[in-house]
Amino acid sequence: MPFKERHMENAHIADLFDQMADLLELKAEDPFRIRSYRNTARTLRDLSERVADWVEAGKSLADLPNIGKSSEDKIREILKTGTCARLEELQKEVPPGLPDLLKVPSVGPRTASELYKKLGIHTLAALKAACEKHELQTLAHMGAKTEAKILKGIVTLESSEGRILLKEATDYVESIGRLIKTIPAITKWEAAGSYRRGRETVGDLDILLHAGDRKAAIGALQQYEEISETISQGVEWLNVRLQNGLRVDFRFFEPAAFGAALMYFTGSKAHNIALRKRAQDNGWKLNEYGLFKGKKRIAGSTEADLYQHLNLAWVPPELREDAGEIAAAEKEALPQLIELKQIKGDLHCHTTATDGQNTIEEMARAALTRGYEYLAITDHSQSTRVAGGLDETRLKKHAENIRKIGGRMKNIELLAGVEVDILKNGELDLDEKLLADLDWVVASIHSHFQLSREAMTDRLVKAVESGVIHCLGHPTTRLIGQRDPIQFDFDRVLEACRKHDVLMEINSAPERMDLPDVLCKRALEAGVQFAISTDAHNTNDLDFIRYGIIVARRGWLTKKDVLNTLNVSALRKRLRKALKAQPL
Ligand code: DGT
Ligand code: CA
Ligand code: CA
Ligand code: ZN
Repeated sequence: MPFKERHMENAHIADLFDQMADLLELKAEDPFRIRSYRNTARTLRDLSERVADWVEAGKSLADLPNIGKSSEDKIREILKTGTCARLEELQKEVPPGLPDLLKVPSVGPRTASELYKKLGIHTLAALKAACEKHELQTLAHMGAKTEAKILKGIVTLESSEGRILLKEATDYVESIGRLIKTIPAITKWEAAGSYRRGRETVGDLDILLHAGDRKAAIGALQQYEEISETISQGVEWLNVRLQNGLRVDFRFFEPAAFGAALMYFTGSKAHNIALRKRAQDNGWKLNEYGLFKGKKRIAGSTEADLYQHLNLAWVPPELREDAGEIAAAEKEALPQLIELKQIKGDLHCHTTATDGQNTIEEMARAALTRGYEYLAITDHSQSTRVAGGLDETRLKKHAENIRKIGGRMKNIELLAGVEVDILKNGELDLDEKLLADLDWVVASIHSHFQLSREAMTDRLVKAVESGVIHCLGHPTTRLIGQRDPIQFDFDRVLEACRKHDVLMEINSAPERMDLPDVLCKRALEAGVQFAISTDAHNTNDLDFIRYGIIVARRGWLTKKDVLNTLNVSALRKRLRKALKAQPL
């Protein structure tokens, strides 16, 4: 495949930097260099614009956080050649497969090197087999417990293997969309499947197209630079694999069937089966080409038409999981799902005071350009040391600063807040009087993820009962594909939240999406309210809000369920009330 720099995706470049960092780690090289590659990878992944476009436009990369001269040179090299000399060099110095071991949560570079040197293990399959045969225990510092943990890590990894985060899938759909725009033969297209339903991870992309000249369209699609191989190709389809392993299935349909194809390939499978049964109950047949009465197609060109013929309201894709949406569509009782444009401000972000990359003022200006009326600045508290968390003296000063800058700025209000750690015993990491003086307090767990279910529940309930917090931050603490959620009695925590008027956060960071959608729905049914926040660590991250909105929609939330749809004066009023809320 000829290589064209223009079309290379940020995620792809980021993967190469992560690979270099992994290889350096395995060779136990300079930690500073390793961190710099990791930061570059993260910055690239978080960007909402393509760095390839920047370079093409002749823009400098110096304004990007965390990207130094040497990384910039490598990015340019990668964009020009598709790879970089340093990476190829490193790959020759480390056994193939060994970097894969680092994907297992509890295996670090030192363990991986030891596994290779002492047991000759350099693939995941070999590591799994060795765990099952209890061979790891023969190593000096390795006990049965560690071995079991590694095995569990491999199993978690296998279950997420091959799926990518929604954010990454979105970047690829958008880049395919840009390509399609340049192909005159294609007159209509949609991305269906789990991507359209907004699932937090995506297994493969299902792209539907209409083209006058299919052959020309397929030929042009094959020029997509991210393709690594063509899996199969026919008159009506093209299946390919991308460089990052993602499979993309392109399928062609006529306009008369396009709505039926969109409905079928959007799924979910369970939703489809329920619809098909409904059609059958009427003596009709429903498939990806239309709704048929005998041989006659009675609907098929649009989804709206199909749902109408089935006597249902049109169901938003995020709800198509056969979780009650069909009954609701029958009764015209579907929720009016929340939309991005209803969000009036962001309630969780970090600044240079702790581990953020931009100042208070820069974050505030970025919020303003997104049309927000307010922004809560919520830096870390003291026990999150790696992030340079704030002690009481520093937080007081920081809050004054936030208020001063907020007072100076027009058209945006800043809320002086904090993301306070919930300590192991459920106490908060800062003095409660100080917390009560702040405008907005998010409380989160950042340590001791392994407590018993009972102790974890008590810990969360105690924080909620403190009376000084507004919101539980990233409530399950999971990192998709990397860290399992903490275990606790969700209903008990919901009950406490409802009683003390504490909100659940929907953290929009792509690797968190926490609360997860299914739990959102449960929290909603328990009468708890939500804040949709980004947890931004730089100005670009504020764009993650779109992923939080998708989670909320999958959780059946409407405008009134989400605090930060309020305008600034209503929010102020609501917060004063919340702080006064007393235990019943
Ligand atoms: P993924 O790719 O694993 O993230 O999830 P989906 O939902 O995109 O699943 P995929 O790509 O296997 O198939 C796309 C859609 O096609 C799926 O959501 C529903 C429809 N579909 C696939 N297989 C079947 C089937 O056996 N029966 C029915 N009724 N629909 C199917
Ligand atoms: Ca799919
Ligand atoms: Ca598929
Ligand atoms: Zn946090």
